[in-house]
Amino acid sequence: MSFVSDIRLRDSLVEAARAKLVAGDHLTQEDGIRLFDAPVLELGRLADALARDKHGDKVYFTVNRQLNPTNVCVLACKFCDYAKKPGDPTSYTMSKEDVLAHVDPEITEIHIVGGLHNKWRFDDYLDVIRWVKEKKPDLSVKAYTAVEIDFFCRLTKKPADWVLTELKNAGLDALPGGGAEVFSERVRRELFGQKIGGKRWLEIHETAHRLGIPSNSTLLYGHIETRAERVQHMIDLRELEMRAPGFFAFIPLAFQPGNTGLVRRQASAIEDLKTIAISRLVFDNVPHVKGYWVMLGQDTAAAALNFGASDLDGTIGLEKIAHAAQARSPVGMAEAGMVQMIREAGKIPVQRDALYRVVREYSRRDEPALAVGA
Ligand code: V47
Ligand code: SF4
Repeated sequence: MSFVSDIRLRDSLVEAARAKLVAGDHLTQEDGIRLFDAPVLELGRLADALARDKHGDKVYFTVNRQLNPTNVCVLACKFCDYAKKPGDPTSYTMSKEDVLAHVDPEITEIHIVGGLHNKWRFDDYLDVIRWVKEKKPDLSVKAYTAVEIDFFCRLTKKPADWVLTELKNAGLDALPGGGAEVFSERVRRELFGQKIGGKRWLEIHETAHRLGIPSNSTLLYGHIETRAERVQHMIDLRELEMRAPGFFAFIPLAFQPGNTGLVRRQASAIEDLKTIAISRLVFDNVPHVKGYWVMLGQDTAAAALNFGASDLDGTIGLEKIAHAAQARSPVGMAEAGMVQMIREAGKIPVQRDALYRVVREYSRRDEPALAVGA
């Protein structure tokens, strides 16, 4: 018995997807593309049923900070408003004191990601991890995308397994999912021709998983990619998870147009919710789909919790990447706000660290304080 096997659906497309999942089959690229034309609420009901089969009513979040040690980057991806060229007056590189100022006492996860600095050596990137671990040894460190790992391989002329082992020895716990963009070679050539493509991104995450380093995965959508390319990206990730399990979450990142000139406006909330729900159904072996409130906006992220998302990321502190591209969400969110958002969706808030170890499970609603002596 499961929510997916019990749910009654009216739409034939969504029902066909349900029947496949109940039979233990995966959805194909064709199935995924077709689901974009299905009624969005039916799609949401099925994705929510699958999320409930995996996690009950629990929705995970973390009390974290994002640390972007430098915005200096030798690359120039067309969709990125964050990176600056060396010498640009708005570029910055943090000192040890700046880095340590991000390690607030209450956080349980730090997410470190930044540019490919023209002057930094691999040791400088290792130092950032060592400094934060020295200050707070119990902090879980999610750091450096596959793009940065590939850059470290080129700096040190060493293979990815050596680079990842050094990072792990310095205190790395997990890899974030950034830098995946869209695995399509067509999109890569148009938007980020100098950066690693899907094959290398998948290879680095496979190496990490085989070394016991878990990771996340992302998809940057809502620019020039097609729905077929979006769905194929989910399938490539699903196949990696079958070969070398280790993903915690899949995070569809809603493209923020900012000053990039690529598209006029962000994808609609309906397109966001369809993408979240289809991710849940197609990438069916990933534990969590994240509703990343920074890029979705808080209202759509709240709705995503009933469309298959079972994680909200974290409180973040001071987000820089999406806000460089003029994201309208707040730059950080209080823990109480996260708990309220999850409760309003009818779910149970669970605070976790970067390794999904439970820090605190909340009640479904605010509970009255127990009277002393009761
Ligand atoms: O790789 C850059 C994307 C990513 C824009 O692993 C943009 O838990 C939207 O990966 N609009 C970095 N996106 C962020 C990221 C992430 C975020 C939260 C949690 C996790 C995790 C990972 O941001 C980049 C790129 O794909 N990005 N510019 C933009 N204008
Ligand atoms: Fe550099 Fe990453 Fe921005 Fe590309 S997306 S320009 S690699 S910081």
